[in-house]
Amino acid sequence: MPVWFAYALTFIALGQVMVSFHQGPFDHLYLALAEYKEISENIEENEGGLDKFSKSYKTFGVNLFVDGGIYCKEWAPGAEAVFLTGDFSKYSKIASVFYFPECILKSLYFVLQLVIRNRSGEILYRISPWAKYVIREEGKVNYDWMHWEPPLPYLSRHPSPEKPKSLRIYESHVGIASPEGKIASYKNFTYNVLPRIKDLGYNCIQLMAIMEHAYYASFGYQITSFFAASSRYGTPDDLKELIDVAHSMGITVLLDVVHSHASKNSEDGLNKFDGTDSCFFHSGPKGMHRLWDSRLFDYSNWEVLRFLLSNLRSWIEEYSFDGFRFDGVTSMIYHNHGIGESFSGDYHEYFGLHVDEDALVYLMLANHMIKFLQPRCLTIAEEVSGMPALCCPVAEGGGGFDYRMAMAIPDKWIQIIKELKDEDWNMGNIVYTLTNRRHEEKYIAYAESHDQALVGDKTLAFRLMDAEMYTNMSVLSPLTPVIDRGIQLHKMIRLITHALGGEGYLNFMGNEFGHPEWLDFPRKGNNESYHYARRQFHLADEQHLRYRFLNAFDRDMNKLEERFGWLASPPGFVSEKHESNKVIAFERANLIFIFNFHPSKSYVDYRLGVETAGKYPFLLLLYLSEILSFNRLEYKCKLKGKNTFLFMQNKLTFYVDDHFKKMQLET
Ligand SMILES: *[C@@H]1O[C@H](CO)[C@@H](O)[C@H](O)[C@H]1NC(C)=O
Ligand SMILES: *[C@@H]1O[C@H](CO)[C@@H](O)[C@H](O)[C@H]1NC(C)=O
Ligand SMILES: *[C@@H]1O[C@H](CO)[C@@H](O)[C@H](O)[C@H]1NC(C)=O
Ligand SMILES: CC(=O)N[C@H]1CO[C@H](CO)[C@@H](O)[C@@H]1O
Repeated sequence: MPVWFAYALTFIALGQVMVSFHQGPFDHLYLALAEYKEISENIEENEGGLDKFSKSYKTFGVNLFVDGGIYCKEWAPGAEAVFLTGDFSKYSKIASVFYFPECILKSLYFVLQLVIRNRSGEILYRISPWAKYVIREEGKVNYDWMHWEPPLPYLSRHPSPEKPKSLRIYESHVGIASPEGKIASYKNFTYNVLPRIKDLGYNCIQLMAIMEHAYYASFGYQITSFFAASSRYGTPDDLKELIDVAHSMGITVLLDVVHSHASKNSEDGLNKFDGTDSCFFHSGPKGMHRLWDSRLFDYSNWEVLRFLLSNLRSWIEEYSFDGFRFDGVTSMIYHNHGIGESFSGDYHEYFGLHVDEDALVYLMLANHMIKFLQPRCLTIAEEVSGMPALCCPVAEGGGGFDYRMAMAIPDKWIQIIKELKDEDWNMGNIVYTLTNRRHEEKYIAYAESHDQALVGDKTLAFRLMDAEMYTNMSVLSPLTPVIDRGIQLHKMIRLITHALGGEGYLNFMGNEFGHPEWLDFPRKGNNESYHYARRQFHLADEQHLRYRFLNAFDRDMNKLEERFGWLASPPGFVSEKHESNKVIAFERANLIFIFNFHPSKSYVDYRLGVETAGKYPFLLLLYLSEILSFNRLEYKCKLKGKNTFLFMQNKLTFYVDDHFKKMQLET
């Protein structure tokens, strides 16, 4: 049967919804909530509700309908005329656009292009903002928009896992996820990397650089096609398979979503889509991020809301993502994008006219919609200022996120390692950084993320061990003081961050085994080299290299958490932060953690107070010794009712004295 073809091009120029309030510094939450309610009501009235509104990805752009017709719909308020062209019209310009040879339509794979005539009569070629698949042919500069409709699309077989109580996130980038100096594929990730992640005890992956970005070296943060899964790693079906296989392993999959800004490309990006400099963005300087050199969305615009909300929904419904890590939330919610700001915690810094209410309301709508659609979904805010209530429910005027990134922690570790001698580490300051969080809001703790791995910065392992990583990591050569200290501190920093720093934990791929060197994507400045755009997983598998100890530690740490669930427990109770002894001790989830950060001192009969009074006879912590591979862990003791978890640079021994309700440390 011939494919019946319908051609419908709709221009939408709905009135922009503008709500503005005069506000005092502390009315902010109330006003954001009022604006949120007003916009929700408007959506209800004009669009038949958020559910229908956010389904627009099924009608905008080019879509195949059940009647076999292909429909096209775009919002281009600044255009004088919009046309569709492509393979089927042999790219003859505007006049023949309406001629569609049947043979091409039947193929289900064809190249499309929008032709926009702007008000000065200029003819511009564009990719639909709603394009679901874009590819770049070898040697070409720009992407092409492909209609991709496989006859037998991938069907997911595994249900999504339950929302995890303890979130242990493996931050991943598909393209670099192999030791080869080239772009790895979705399939490589599915079959080579997912099993590693599962084995390491992570229950969540956060996928970076999925939304299509023409510039690979942007690390996925300069998005050109918001609805398209990057084709440089494979087809949309390959990504669906990746997620399905992750689900089969009980792994939750989050998308690192970039709604804070957009690439300034216009031929294959969103910029100047309708020929004007506004459309999806603010016009003029307000629409440019001066550090990122990219475009900024106008969150007060009705069609921008439709676009972004539908975008989130399409990732959930088309690909089965289980939630999002929202990138650049600080940049979204402040008019100055947080550039050059430091936040001390004074409430005036968070509320007032410098806050972008429109962006806050967008985030509230997004979080409400995501959880309404899929209660299993979770969201994380990358937010550095500490905006209060961002992780409180929308109904209470909060931002509606589940978690925020504890961004002060990695900065603190870097500062300590860079600036302080071991004798000068401040225990009180470490504890403060790891425990300073907003009551009732959940944090993802991390010692380092992709940020520290990028060229120009340094990972913890590289800061600690540097050049010796090239020469002294073999077990066949003697353990040098630098490697010894580096390995111990790398483990201790990870564990104390994991156990005390938050309600979730995150690691960037490769850092579980102290990946050496840095990440650098091919770009002009490095002769387009892929040499540093890879992860050398084989280092962790080599029996003769000490990376495997770091790797095994990561697995044990996660498995231990899985067993005792400290991330899902109330924050730790710190019983000791001793400056001259350099000892930190705390209790969480019925475990006692004891860290000795002293570079040279060991302790015998160390006394510690414990939170709960009672008898604490010795018991052997044998099972810990079985599952833990710390080389300096004293795992010989167990306190009744408490599993004691000791970790140290140097030896620390303890025993319990029940008269004083104190615990002492013994070999
Ligand atoms: C039409 O597009 C051209 C090329 O981008 C631009 O120089 C011109 O200002 C646009 N005209 C209007 C009215 O936006
Ligand atoms: C990805 O997998 C393919 C086929 O399994 C293999 O040929 C290729 O070398 C792998 N590439 C990387 C970068 O691992
Ligand atoms: C890039 O290649 C050129 C010519 O081969 C060489 O002179 C230059 O040093 C290289 N730059 C880098 C960063 O490797
Ligand atoms: C024991 C050992 O192999 N030590 C080596 C560590 O690395 C330095 C160079 O960085 C060598 O000089 C040492 O011989």
